[in-house]
Amino acid sequence: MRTPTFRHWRPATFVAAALVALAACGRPTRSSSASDAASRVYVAPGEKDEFYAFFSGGFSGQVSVYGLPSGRHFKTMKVFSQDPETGYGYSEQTRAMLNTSYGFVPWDDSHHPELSQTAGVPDGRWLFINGNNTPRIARMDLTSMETAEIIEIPHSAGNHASPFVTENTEYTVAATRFSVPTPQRDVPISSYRENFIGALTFVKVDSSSGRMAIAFQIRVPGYDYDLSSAGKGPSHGWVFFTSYNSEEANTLLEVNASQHDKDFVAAVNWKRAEACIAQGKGTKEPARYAHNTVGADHIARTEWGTSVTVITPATCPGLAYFLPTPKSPHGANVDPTGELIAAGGKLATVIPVFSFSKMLAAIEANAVDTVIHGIPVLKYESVLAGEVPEPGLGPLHTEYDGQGHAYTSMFVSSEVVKWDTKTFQVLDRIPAYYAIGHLMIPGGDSRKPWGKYLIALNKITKDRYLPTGPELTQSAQLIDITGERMQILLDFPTVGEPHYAQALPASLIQDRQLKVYDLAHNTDPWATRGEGEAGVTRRGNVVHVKMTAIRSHFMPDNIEGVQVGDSVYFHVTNVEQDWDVPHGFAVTGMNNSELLVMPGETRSIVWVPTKPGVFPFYCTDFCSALHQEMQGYIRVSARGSSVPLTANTTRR
Ligand code: RUQ
Ligand code: CUA
Repeated sequence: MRTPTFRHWRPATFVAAALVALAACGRPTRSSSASDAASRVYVAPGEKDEFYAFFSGGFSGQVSVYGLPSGRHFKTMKVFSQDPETGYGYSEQTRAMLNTSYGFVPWDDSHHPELSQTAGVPDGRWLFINGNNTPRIARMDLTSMETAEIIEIPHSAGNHASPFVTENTEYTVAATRFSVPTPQRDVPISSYRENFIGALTFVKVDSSSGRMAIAFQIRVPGYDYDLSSAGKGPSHGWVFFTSYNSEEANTLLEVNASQHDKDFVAAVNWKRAEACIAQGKGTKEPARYAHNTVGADHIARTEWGTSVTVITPATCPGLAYFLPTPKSPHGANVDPTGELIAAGGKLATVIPVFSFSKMLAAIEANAVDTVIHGIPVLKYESVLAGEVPEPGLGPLHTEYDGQGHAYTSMFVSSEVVKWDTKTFQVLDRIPAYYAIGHLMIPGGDSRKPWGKYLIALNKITKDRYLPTGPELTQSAQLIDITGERMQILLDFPTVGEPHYAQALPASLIQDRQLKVYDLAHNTDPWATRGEGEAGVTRRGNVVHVKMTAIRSHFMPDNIEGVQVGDSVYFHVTNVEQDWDVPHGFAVTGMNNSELLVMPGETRSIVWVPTKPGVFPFYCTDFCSALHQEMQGYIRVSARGSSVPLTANTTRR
């Protein structure tokens, strides 16, 4: 870069510069040099990023892993969607992950990644994400970056306010976005008010294994429950859920659910729920839901839940309170101190900020307007810490930097607004391109934000990138929040619509990454631990091929005696024990997916040949200099043929 020297300065430039300096007087300036921004996101070749960031894949159903500040995409974690690139959701070992009470559901709409926390701080153990369409919560293991478990949430529809965790990951929560007849049954939609019910679900997380179990559901009025945030510190033991449609409309919600001046934030005391259940106030109700877990053998299996414990606010006083909240609230976000709860009313003109201590005092003083289905509605003024005046239009979500600042996304005016958590005054605002939804600061929803960067997760990109036909990329923006004024550093595309994201310092998990699966501990019943175990067997129309993969051959590599219409199971074990040496496997005409097999792992896939011939199979991952030689043939004969079943397992 050329530095301007003094002789380039003309009087006019000088005056202009002076004016800029004057205008900026008393107001911190935003540095705007592109090269300055570039140098702050530049991670030199071979260098590593400072943060891992986990972005929801939205309607892709997956989670993407990025590095910050570079915005480089490292991996897509397979969660709710079948992935033919790896065989996730196709292979025999992974198919069960996508079982639900609706059958096999190979897709979802994932919105909110949430890191597990210990003492209110992300601990790098697990990542949770919600399935919004078919209500589910998934748990990913952050040492393998693979999905370890998916639990279905019964009595729910649209699990949006999820899977936010309590301070020590005691619970991950779920809630019904669309109230539905509970239990599900055939009723007129016009009977909404009588038959449609909401459910807030608390899913217990085992502190050592991470295993989830539905602990209880709270039956609530038939509103739409939207987002949630757990208390911390003084407010530990509480979870705050936003709701809209307190009108209980069931048609044209954009008008009919915007009638009331205020909807509610539901403050739920889960310790109280535990106490009431311990006193026998819960009822067991039938419910069928899938619970899919990956076992120690690295195989997913489904267990079926048969009932849930249900509790109602009317039978458990002190369980839930409603905080009136202006105009169709969306996010409700507890600050790092645990005292403030900022709510975003999509149509509101202020950001209402509730005070937890005032809420307790209001409960104590019985400052109640009315009671709805056993839930006292506290007086708005009695629970209010303050209102952020004139923040912009369409406040949605708030994150915190841990230094007394809050940052709220403004959807309609498309900007991030920074405000002071003591004075509630707006300190700065910066445009987001365009229509920002969530925003995220690493640890920004925890007790210990790493308040260096903020990510704007935008709904629309319009003219920001090279156009790609009618479907444009989704996008995030990296904003530096270390100065008094925010500064945009980088735009980067994301996979699917990025709703929310989470991030933590790379140092928390980078050294704990699994490199290979231990072959000696591979207990898959179809594992082939050495080439001597490779071979083929037939049981009726089913052929099992036990196969090894190693640089640079399959064992066996020639198979004969398969017949049209057989179900041929290829059980491929990658017997490598070196990091970064997966092998792929695919047969000509494979009509489900390939397999991508990690070192030490066994994956199985079924292939049903439809015509006679000799068909090649090969390794799809360029694994060595002789990768192109990593191939074999399978001979398919007509049904009833007398060609004997054989496999070439010789080494020369
Ligand atoms: S949403 S843009 Cu979390 Cu699904 Cu707010
Ligand atoms: Cu194995 Cu290419």
